[in-house]
Amino acid sequence: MKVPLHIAVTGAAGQISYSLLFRLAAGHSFGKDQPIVLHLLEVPSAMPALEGVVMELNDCASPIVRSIIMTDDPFVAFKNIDHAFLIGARPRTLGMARKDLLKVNAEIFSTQGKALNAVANRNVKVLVTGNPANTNALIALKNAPDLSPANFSSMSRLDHNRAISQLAEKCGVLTTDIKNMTVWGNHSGTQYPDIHYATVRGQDALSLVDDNWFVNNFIPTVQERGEAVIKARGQSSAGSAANAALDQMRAWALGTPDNDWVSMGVLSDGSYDIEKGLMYSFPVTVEDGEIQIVQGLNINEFSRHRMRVTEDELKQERDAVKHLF
Ligand code: NAX
Repeated sequence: MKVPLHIAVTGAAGQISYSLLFRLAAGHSFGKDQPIVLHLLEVPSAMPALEGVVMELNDCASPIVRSIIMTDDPFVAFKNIDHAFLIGARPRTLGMARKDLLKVNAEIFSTQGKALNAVANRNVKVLVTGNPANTNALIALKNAPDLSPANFSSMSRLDHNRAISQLAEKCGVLTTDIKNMTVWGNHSGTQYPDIHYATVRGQDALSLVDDNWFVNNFIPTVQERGEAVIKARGQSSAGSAANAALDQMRAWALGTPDNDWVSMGVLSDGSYDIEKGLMYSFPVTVEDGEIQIVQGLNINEFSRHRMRVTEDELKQERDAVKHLF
């Protein structure tokens, strides 16, 4: 019998969590035979809604959910946890400047970083989805000095999956025919989805599509996909975001396949000349829970410029919240 894993989910009554929790309870990220204990965190005003979500989770009679803890206190939510999905954040409201959004969320993630530092399992894997995800992850990490920076990652998987889907559609192949997709940088409009190393059924992607499609169609479509979903649905991506969070945590927990990599936001170690200490999306592989940045890729002038633009944005975000480190 496997020992239960303790999994925290913040923003547990929100729309992404509503898509995520039921699949977690069905074993998506850790396996169908891996028991789990759910630690659900919300703000006090959302506790009644969370009670409803928990009723529904109980009504699934999941064979793997051993118990569910509900709380509005991060020090309770993060006690002895093995994995954390940090999803809860304040959304941007009409007229709110990006710097104000950064400020309110920065405070949430500095408190949560301190709580993780104090009470989480020392091997905890913390995946930050709440926006601005990269910088929120950096704030949490900086407020958890007793944990390794390798315990923190920000979500790039939605962008990565969007990029795979666009390329598969263009080439008329299955998504599983695409390997080595890469998303560099920030989870924002400056991100750089890059197909220079991608293959389609073993062939170089760039030999199958023209440069004009890559530059003027593929890149902006992936960068602006979140906006396009909001326009169509009237709400931001939730099902695909939950799916991406589950995929990213699964890759982190169970590893990446031998012939492929994924994109994750991790603390830059200076690879590819990206400033050390930024939470930047890189192509990575995972083995035994350890994330390694893929090394040795050739970066041409075009890519270098795109990688710098998104790096510069991350520097600005970091500088705006530095006082919280
Ligand atoms: P919702 O507004 O539906 O849910 C957020 C939930 O978080 C709410 O229930 C709220 O009460 C809770 N919350 C707020 N502050 C909290 C705190 N301090 N502790 C615990 N819970 C707290 O938003 P949803 O659509 O679920 O999106 C959540 C976050 O994901 C947003 O920041 C959103 O921008 C971000 N996204 C990130 C994506 C990514 O790829 N990284 C893509 C999708 C999404 O836009």
